[in-house]
Order: sequence, then C-alpha cells, then structure tokens
Amino acid sequence: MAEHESLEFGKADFVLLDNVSLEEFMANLKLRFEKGRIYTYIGEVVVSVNPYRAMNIYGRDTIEQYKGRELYERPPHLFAIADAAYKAMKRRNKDTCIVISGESGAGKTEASKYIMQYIAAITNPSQRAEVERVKNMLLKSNCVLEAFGNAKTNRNDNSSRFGKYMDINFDFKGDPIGGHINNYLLEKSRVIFQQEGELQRCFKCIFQLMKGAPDAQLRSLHIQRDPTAYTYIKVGGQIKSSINDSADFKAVTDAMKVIGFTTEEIQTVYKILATILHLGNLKFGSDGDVTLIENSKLVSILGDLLSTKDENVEKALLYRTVATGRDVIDKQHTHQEASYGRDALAKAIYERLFCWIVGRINDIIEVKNYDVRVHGKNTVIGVLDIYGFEIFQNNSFEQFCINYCNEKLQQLFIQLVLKQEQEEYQREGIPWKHIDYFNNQIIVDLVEQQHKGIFAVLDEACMNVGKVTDEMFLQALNGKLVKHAHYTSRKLSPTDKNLEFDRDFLHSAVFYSVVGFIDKNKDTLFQDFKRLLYNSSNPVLKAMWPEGKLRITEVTKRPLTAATLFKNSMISLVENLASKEPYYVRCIKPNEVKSPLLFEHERCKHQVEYLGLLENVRVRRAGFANRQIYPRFLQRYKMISEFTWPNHDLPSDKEAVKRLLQSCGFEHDVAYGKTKVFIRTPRTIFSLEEQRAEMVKRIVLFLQKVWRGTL
Ligand code: AD9
Ligand code: MG
Repeated sequence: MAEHESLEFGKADFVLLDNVSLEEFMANLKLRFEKGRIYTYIGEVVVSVNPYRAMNIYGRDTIEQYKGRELYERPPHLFAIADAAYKAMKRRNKDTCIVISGESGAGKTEASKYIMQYIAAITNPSQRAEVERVKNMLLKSNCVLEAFGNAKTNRNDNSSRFGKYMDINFDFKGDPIGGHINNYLLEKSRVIFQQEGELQRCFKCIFQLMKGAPDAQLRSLHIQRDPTAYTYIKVGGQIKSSINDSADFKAVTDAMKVIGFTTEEIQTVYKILATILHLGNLKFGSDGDVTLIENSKLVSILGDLLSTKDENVEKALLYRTVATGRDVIDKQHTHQEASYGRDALAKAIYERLFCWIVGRINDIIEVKNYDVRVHGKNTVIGVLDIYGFEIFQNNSFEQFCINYCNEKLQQLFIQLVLKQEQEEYQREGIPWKHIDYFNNQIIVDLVEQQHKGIFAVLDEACMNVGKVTDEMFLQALNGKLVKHAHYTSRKLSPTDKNLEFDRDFLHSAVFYSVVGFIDKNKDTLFQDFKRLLYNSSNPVLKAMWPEGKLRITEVTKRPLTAATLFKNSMISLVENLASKEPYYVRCIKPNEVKSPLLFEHERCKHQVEYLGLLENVRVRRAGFANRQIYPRFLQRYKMISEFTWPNHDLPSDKEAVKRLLQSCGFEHDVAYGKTKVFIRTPRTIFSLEEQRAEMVKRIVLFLQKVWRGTL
C-alpha cells in the first residue's frame, strides 16, 4: 500500500477503495489516468493504463528509487513488480515469471521492454564484462524480434504478431548469465495478405529493408524502393513506409551483428525477404492444359536469391512429385494449385526464417559453462508478452488462435489468483465468504476439449481423405456444438461462411469466418519446395530446411496440424508459468484512437470486467497477503520472541506461532489455518523481517563476544 501518495491522485491500491464497486473502481482508474498515474496496484498485481504519450518515469533516477525497495514503499510502478520478482528469485531461490496481459494495443510489449531494462539496470553492479555482454544481447534480441514479428494493424501501430516468452537465467549472485526465448505461432498469413484498412501493414522488416538498405544492397536483391511495386504488401491498402523504417534497418542489422549473426547469415535473411516480395509478383498463365509462368525473368531472380538453378525453381513452382505405388511421377499444377503453392511457399519461408532467427538467438544466449556444483542453482525470471485479444472486421484462424491464447492466460489467472486462493482458505478452515467470478474454463474447453472442441472438430475434418471444404467443417461444428451455450453459427448471405462463438461472460460475441480454416490448419507445403530449398548452395538456407532431404517416397508421416501444435504449445506454456511464482501486469487500453487524453468509460469498463479485476480486488481485500506453514514460520522468526527462542515448550507449532504473534502485537492482522498462518497485510511481514534482522544482528554480536571470550 503506497500510503505516501497523496489522495489527489486517487488510491494507489484498489484494495483501499472505500467500497469495492465497479463505479468506484472505474472512478479511481480514470482519476489516476487523468493525473498521469498510469499504474495502480491490486495487492501485488499492477494494473496499467496505456498513456499514449512519452512518460518521464522510466529513467535511471526512477530505477534507483525502486531498486531493492519493498512494493508498498514507492508509488505503483512496473519496476516495483520487476523488483519483487527479482527479489523473490534472489532471496528465496525461486523461479518467477511476469505475465503481462491485456488486449491488442494495451501496452504489453512496452511493459515487457521496461521490465527487461529495469532488470538489466539493477544487475551486475561489479560490471563483469561477460554479464554485460549477455545483458546487451538479451536487450538487442528484442529489437530483432520486433522487426520480424511485429506489424502495424488496425488496432496497434506496433502489434506483436507472435507470442513471446523469454526466460532470463541468473547465477547465484543474481546476475544474468543467459536466456531462452519461446515463440508462439507467428501470424504468417500477413506475409501475403493484410486486412483492409489504412493502417494495415506487412511485417516491419520488409519496409525497413526497402527504405533503409543501401542502393547496392537493394540492387543485388533486385528490389525497388517503391512498395507499390509488390503485390503482397499492397493488398492491405497501406503501402507507405513509416518514418522510422530507415533508421530501424540500421539498428536491426547492427543488433543482428552484435548478437553474433554472421555476415552470410544476415545476407541470407535479406535474400529471403526479397524472395518473398518477388514471389508475390509471380504470375501464372496457361497455354492449353499447360500452366506457365508469365514473368519468367523473376524465376532467374529467384534462382539467384535462393542459390539454386533457375530450372529447379521453375519446376518446383509448376510441378509436384507424387508417388503412385512404387512409381514417382511429376504432376503438373493447375493454375490454381500453382498460385496456392507460391503463396504457401512465401508464408512458409517467412515463418521458417522467423523460427530460425529465434533459434539462432537461443544458440547464442543460452547459458554456457555453468557448473551448478561450483556456482549454485541457476534461477530464472520469465517474461511473457503475447499478442493481445483482438477483434477485426474479418476474423480468421489467426484471431481464433490469438484469442484462445488470451483465454488460456485468463484461465491461469483465475486458477491462481481467484480459485486456488479461495480454495486454500476453505481448506485451511479460515472463515471465508465465497467471491463469485466468471470462470472462462467453459470457453477454453469449447476450443480445446478432446473430441468435442473446435480444434478437435477442425482436425477431424482435416484428416478426412478427399476434398474437405470450410463449409463442411462448419457443418461438422454445427452438428457437434449446436447445444453449447457459447456457440452459435450464422450465415449472413448464401456465400458467407461464418462460425461464431461468445468469448466472455458479457456475451460479446466474436465472429470468425471459417474461410481458410482447413487450409491454415493443414498448413501443407509441397515437398518439392522443401527439396528445392534444401538443395540450395547457400548453406544457411539449406540448414533451415533439413526435411528437404527426404525423398517423396520417404515422406509418410502426417505432420501435426497448426491447431494441435498451437494447443500443445499453449498447454505447456501454462504449465511452465504455473510452475513458477507468478507476478501480473494487467494492461488496459483507454481508447481506440491512441489519444493520451481520452478515457473511454465503456471500453475500459469492459476490460476491467473481462480481466476479472474487481473480483481480484475482492479476493485480495478479504484475503491475506502472505501465508506460511507453521514450522517454516517459526524457523524464520522464532528469535524475536522469548516464548519461542531458542525452542518452545508449547503443545504445537501452531500454538507457538500464536504466542509469538501475540507478543509482537500482530494478533489483529493474522488468521490461523489448519497448517498455515495467514497474514493480512505485507507491512506485518516487513515488520517481522525488521525485528528478525535486528535480533540476528544481536545474536551474532553476542556469539562473537562469546568466541572472543570478552563476555
Ligand atoms: V499487441 O497485443 O502486441 O497488438 P501491446 O503489445 O499490448 O499490443 P504495445 O505495448 O505495442 O501494445 O503498445 C501500443 C502503443 O502504445 C505503443 O507503441 C506506444 O505508442 C503506446 N504505449 C504503450 N505503453 C506505453 C507507455 N508505458 N508509455 C508510453 C506507451 N506509450
Ligand atoms: Mg505487443
């Protein structure tokens, strides 16, 4: 509780509201936003409202103010949460994680960057060169991943189109020694298609290359500076570069160098981007039954960029090898198949490039030469920054996955903050009035349940031999889910194919068009393309496509579908987060127009509701900040009471803890459960800690005197 903050800025912790009602919550949130106080606590959770303006609250001086301080000592800030996670990791040897959630444009990525900067700033006081190098690489990796994984959308100018979980590893001194990044499903369809709207763009790196690369480099890639020359990036309508593209190109290229990418690797990265742009301009025609490439000049450019023979490129684009029994034949693509193959190739090489970049960064930043026996346990702080919940005019498979991911994280929050907390009070026999909340498990099940969930139905449709259409998938869904309270489907017009389901308890339905679901889920790329890339004489490219080694007769296993892969990755992400001590940042987007002044009441209220913030306040307010099992509590604090030091003679540890707390005058702030003592406010813990430190000091002095024989 940040009591030092003046009330003119509202309550620094929602727990301090006079009445816990939605009206009071919103009034406090609005007041603080208007007064430039963008952070507010709910206990140890930080609620953040995107200020949409540069704030002078992230500098070195502010960092110093938060370093090593307790949460309640300073005004609410991301730095305080980062510090709490860091302290827990360092003092108690705990792996911790910081989960940042909120809808698209709410400020998650910015928050994750400030958190990383804070951790970098407070560690390595002795300036060890190796640690500085690691920190620099971790920070630089952000810059590279943003260039390749972020894009302008109608909701956010710098929208993350991939999910990112980054572990930072620390040595026993608490200094960073390495890290690891997990990336989740990149929205690769953006490579070839952007939704309509003046703000939609392809991935940032493409524009950075066009605007920022030197003339000679562009010439060698056969690329013009004019984005309107390229079909793939003009579909969304917005084809202007942004002012930063040029400077960013340099920054990203430099960052890749600092991280340790070789010149050849960096060149290959840009060759791949150029390949994609050229692929988009390839046109297919026909001569009778024969499919042709109309602009064959592009084929030789592609051959050059991919370091392979032109005829190999042409063949992979126009034919596919099929196995019929023991024979292998070349089957010519129809016009439509060739276009499909071209687009699939563009998406696949971009996705592969992205994963390769992440893998390369991981190779370099992973902890090396760390001997646990010598250095002690290496602990971790994880930072999760995913793509936020989003609704567009037209929502497809990607939005479906992104929104499912947000539901999963909300479920984790519910499990850890709302459900388990309350269950523990009940289990321990602490008097407790249950606080109701909407449990979105039903929505999560609707998506991921075995056999009956939307992903299962989709996978089943994709397994069918023969041609399965999106329409048939929709029918299958209707058949299975017609009675589900959160599922409905509708057809707006005879040609329209929509499936629709409600996502939250406010019944704000999200409409997903099923068009493309089957295709995106199967996610097939003709083996011929894989072979083409594997046979490249560019070793970097070749290494990205190891499966191209297989001959067509050797390719038997059906790969997992995109939905299954994503579902599995989400399940393991949540398991990983749940195994660590979590800290939360809940981001709110104040308006749709990126204004620093506008607090749209209804928008914000909606977010507060679906994030379950009010329930969070209620549980927190009625609940306890800290709990410890009796023996552990005694072990830590027994020296501060004569009744328990050095040992107690009371009938049980529980009785001893009671006696200890009575003697310190904290009786009013605690409750005694069956196995644990519960402490309501953090101040009590801090006070116990202070008394303990004082006693430990005295005991040490005493012992020193005894040893020296001066007593
Ligand atoms: V998405 O789910 O990736 O589409 P995010 O990550 O939640 O979204 P982001 O962090 O990218 O949103 O923030 C959007 C924009 O809001 C930024 O580009 C900034 O212009 C602005 N923003 C967000 N947080 C801050 C802040 N703390 N200070 C100043 C901010 N501006
Ligand atoms: Mg983001």
